[in-house]
Amino acid sequence: MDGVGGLTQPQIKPGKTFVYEFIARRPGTFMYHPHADEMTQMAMGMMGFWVTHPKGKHPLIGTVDRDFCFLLNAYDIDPGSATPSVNTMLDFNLWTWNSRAFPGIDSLNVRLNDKVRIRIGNLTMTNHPIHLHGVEFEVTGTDGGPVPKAARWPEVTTDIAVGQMRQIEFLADEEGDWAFHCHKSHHTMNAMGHAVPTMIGVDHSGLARKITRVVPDYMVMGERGMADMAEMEMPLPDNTLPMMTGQGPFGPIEMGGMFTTMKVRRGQKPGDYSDPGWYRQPVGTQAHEDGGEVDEPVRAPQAASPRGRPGDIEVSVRKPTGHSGH
Ligand SMILES: [Cu+2]
Repeated sequence: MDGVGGLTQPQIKPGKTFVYEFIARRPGTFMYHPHADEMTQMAMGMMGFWVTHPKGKHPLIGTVDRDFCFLLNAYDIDPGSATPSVNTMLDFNLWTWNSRAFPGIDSLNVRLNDKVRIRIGNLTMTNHPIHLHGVEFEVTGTDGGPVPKAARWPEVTTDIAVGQMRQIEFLADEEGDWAFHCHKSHHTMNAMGHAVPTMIGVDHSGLARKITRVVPDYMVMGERGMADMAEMEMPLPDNTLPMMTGQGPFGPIEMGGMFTTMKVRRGQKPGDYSDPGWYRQPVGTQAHEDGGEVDEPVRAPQAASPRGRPGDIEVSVRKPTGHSGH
């Protein structure tokens, strides 16, 4: 009962129901999706997660205080439209966890010194290096089952290839609001076009003046990077998301897509998954603006060169010797 249309069973026609019966033999974390017109059905979000828990004590599956599940999926939905483009192969514009994009993804709320497990499955069309701030974790399980204890090593980022699941575990022994996200910077953004020129440092004020004579609403974008996009309240078509959004205690978080936070709190009650609010950093534990003069950086001493002053870098260019393949 493997579900591959044409191979192990006939295709399931629209309106029909098929029955699958099997014994959940192995404890672990699994994913399921159609094996019929996959490209279309998966682009539309047809997929799910499956967890089989061990019946009793298992030598490689420890008990944890918190257990979180994320299924990574991605969509290509043009702003203002409602149907995902099913022909997109790689250039998706909405990167989601459980079909939700930040700030629509809940924070992971845990108690200080909780043992935490997070299961992350990837059914998108690219890999996702998933990164957690504040703690070090171990990969304790894959799609193939629990990892033997001697084969686990410390990580802060684990790459999850297409079709893979990684189960990570750690002790939440540092209080705070810790970022948890995909490390591909375009995956922590919502809908945007990528085929645009870089405008950083370009002074186009003269050009903008000319354009606004024809297009009064014309807006200069990207002169100083994309962070302005997080602060700007721009009218958007229905059924889309701003590129980066979400407010933190100190201003816009400038994130979207595959991003959320883990909130570790001393006072969080066992079993309580509710949001404790923003962390209040104790005095002396927060980065702050330096009010004074910035010291000159210390530089390595350099020998004086005959043609330059001390500190100049000398570059020597060697003539090609006639050999190829350096
Ligand atoms: Cu990613």
